[in-house]
Amino acid sequence: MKKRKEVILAITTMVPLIRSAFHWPSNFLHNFCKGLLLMSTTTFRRLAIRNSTRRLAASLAMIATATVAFLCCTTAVQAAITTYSNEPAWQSAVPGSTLIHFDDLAPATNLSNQYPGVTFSPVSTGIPRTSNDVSAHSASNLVITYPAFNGGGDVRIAFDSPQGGVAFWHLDSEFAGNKVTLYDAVDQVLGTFDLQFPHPFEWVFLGFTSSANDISKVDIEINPADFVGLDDLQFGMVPEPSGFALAGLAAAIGLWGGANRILRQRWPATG
Ligand SMILES: [Ca+2]
Ligand SMILES: [Ca+2]
Repeated sequence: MKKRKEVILAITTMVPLIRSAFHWPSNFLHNFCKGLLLMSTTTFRRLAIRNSTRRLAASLAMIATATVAFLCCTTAVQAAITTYSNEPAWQSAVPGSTLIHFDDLAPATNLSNQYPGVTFSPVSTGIPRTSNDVSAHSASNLVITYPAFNGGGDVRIAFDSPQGGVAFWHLDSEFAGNKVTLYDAVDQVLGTFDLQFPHPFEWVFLGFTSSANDISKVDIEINPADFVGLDDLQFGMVPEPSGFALAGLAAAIGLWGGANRILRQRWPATG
């Protein structure tokens, strides 16, 4: 009976751990510490049956250790969206990013899947297309939502695989209501942001990073009263795991392992 319980415990701990390894590091570290907590709680229940105050105290200390490690790791790797208004700062956070400048396509090309790894589409209105009708940020082409210059429209940028960072330049954001929404792979909103305004006729940089490398889709919706152009889309992965997350994981393993060893040496399981 005891062995069967241990097998069930091992499976319930390992399954989410293996599944979450595909979404390293946030879910993995989160579930790893959850596993420690689960095992500590099971030890506590086992010892509680034996009604030993000292054992219970030691086991409670172990649960507290695992809880602290869990909270530390969760905090360390929790998905956090950071915004950037400075291109070099964003690029240093997302080294080796991909740049799409749109200048290799003919003007007035409707955008869809011309570039590897990314698909462009409307969110609900307008058609994202290249244009050389106004000054681009790089070379001759920028992206507009067609029909141009009437204001409004929107652009959806969907990535084949989740990204850690995405950035672009935007032109002529004059009014409130130009909104960017970031989504993860299951369409959960990671954050919403307004384009800076008023910047008539100006190109402005806007970048985002997600510490969990989970940006799968970006919707850019334009105020119907405003024309906004886009150029120089950039995206890539944020290096991970961070030193803080790794330190948190090492501390979690060390603290929990130490507490567990002391507990087993002093009060070995007998049945
Ligand atoms: Ca360009
Ligand atoms: Ca405008």
